[in-house]
Amino acid sequence: MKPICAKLTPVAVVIALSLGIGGCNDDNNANTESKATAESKAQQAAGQDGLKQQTSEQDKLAEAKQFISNAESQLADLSIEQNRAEWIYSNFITEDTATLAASVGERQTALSVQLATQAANYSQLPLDEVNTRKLNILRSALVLPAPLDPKKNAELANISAELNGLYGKGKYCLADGRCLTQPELSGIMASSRDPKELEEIWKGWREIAKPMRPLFEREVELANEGAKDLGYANLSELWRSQYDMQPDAFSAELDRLWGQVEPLYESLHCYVRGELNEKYGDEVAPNKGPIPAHLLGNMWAQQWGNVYDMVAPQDADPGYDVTELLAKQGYDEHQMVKQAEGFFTSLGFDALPETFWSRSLFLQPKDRDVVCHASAWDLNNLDDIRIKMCIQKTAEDFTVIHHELGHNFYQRAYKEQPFIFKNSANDGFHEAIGDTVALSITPNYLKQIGLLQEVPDASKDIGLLLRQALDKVAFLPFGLMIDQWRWKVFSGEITPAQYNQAWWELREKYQGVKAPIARSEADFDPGAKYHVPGNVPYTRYFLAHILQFQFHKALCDIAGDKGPVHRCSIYGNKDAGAKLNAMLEMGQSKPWPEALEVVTGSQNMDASAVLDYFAPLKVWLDKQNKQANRQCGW
Ligand code: X8Z
Ligand code: ZN
Repeated sequence: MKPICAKLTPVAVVIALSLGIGGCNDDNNANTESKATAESKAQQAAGQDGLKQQTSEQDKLAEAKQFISNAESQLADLSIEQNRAEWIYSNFITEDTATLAASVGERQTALSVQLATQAANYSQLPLDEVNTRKLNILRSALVLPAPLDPKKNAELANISAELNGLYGKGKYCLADGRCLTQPELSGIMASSRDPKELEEIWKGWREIAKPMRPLFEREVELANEGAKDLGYANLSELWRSQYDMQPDAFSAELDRLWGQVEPLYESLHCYVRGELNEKYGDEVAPNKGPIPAHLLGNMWAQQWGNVYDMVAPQDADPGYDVTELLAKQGYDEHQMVKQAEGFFTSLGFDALPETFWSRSLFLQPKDRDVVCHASAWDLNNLDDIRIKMCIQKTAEDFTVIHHELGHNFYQRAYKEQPFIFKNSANDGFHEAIGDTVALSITPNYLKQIGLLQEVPDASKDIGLLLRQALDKVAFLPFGLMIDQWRWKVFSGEITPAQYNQAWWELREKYQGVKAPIARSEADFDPGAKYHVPGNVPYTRYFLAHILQFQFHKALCDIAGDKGPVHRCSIYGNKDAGAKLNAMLEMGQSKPWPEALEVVTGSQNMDASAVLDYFAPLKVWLDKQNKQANRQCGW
């Protein structure tokens, strides 16, 4: 790579000439100089100083632009190599692939840190809007910054790969000798109603996280040092600096959004706790205090849709279950993905490329370790898009497939943007697109695609809404608490000696759930959640769970749907699709409020759309809780 200044010189010269700098001011008659001439000379000299200053500013501006352009092409080139190394590693976890992935990761981090450091030198310049934005992104878009010391960078890259590997390879072996992977264990958490079995699986999976603790502690130490090198107080401040606003203002924004939905969550929590108490009894599921986390149908108690059958309203059940419908029609994993693609093409998006089908991973391989946690990839920053997922033939995974394809269609929509803008408006947007589409998987839609025979009438809406709330509303405090914990860990407010205890304090505070068995600092329960060893920021999912309701409502309006928003499906509506595409195409080129405005007409994130969607359910829940004389809260 040529040094930046070598390319800069000609540009600086051109600017200087166009400003008339460098001409001679030859005055031979110095003795006859009048006062006026002297003054004018003085002015000229001052003017020249000004011009010199201008010149150096112009030089600086040109240098900055050249720097940004070089940075962009270096990052783009390396990203392709890194994507390939990571893809191979997560599809084939071995010592060798871990080493290769760590080695590219190390180079990528070194480059990003170097560029972020240099970018700071240009931050005061009056650059144009596009370059100012690119520069800001270059400075703040790191999630795992390494210290400048190459040894520490290498150490961090190895830790990061090792943590990922520990999660990906994680298994729990049952008494009968069968060793199960995370999706297999999650299957039991979803379907078993035996508290002892649930407790065993819950506890067993968390064993995989114990060895992560020292690695995670060191990872935090190193990345904090990296964040400080870049001028941030700690990694928390860096993570919170990626939202086109001050980090503390962003935290306040989250509190505001959570405040909007908290009463709805409390009503749901109260109802579910009461129903579980009736099914399991006081011993297993007390009707006061936090809910034991193993009873909610999910390994992390983050989405509760799998216990819908335990809490379904007696006379308002829609009477169908998508898992069963898929089985009845004999859907396999490939057909599930095809069907999800069909939704996007119905909106006017182009079909997925042939390479998507030949290169994606849909099935858990029997003969090797892979990272099963679902993900979407764009290998060449253009059209080599893929998903990687160990699909289970369930309603839950049918939704996750839509989620993943949302990433892929977003990636393809912004492919014409310059590399630095090839991203979503903020990370919550990326997580919200597929979910927005999945909100349109209504009974009507299921009938249209031949999965459902008869659409339940409006008297069954409470059942539909409850099923949706168990996933979407129950998720909100979980989506928030993970990074509340991590940000405190990064800032030092939570010390390593308090990792697990603080985790459960926050789980209780936000979610009102508790561990089913005693936990101690010998455990590292945060590590049993993919995004902690994977170092993936989590607030994005909280934002997505607000944004998707805003998008859904706005797109239903565009589609001219006049019915209740929970029955609206934008399937087949090209106007809604075009509007969505207009936002996706922008990538990260504008501050997120401007992207939000394209679809919703508003620049603000607002949970009113969530409250409106669930308004009939809230009334119903409160009535049920009152009738059963339940004491809500924990
Ligand atoms: O991690 C994911 C996606 C991949 S970005 C499958 N999600 C979060 C999770 O599983 O914890 C989607 C919802 C929340
Ligand atoms: Zn996602």
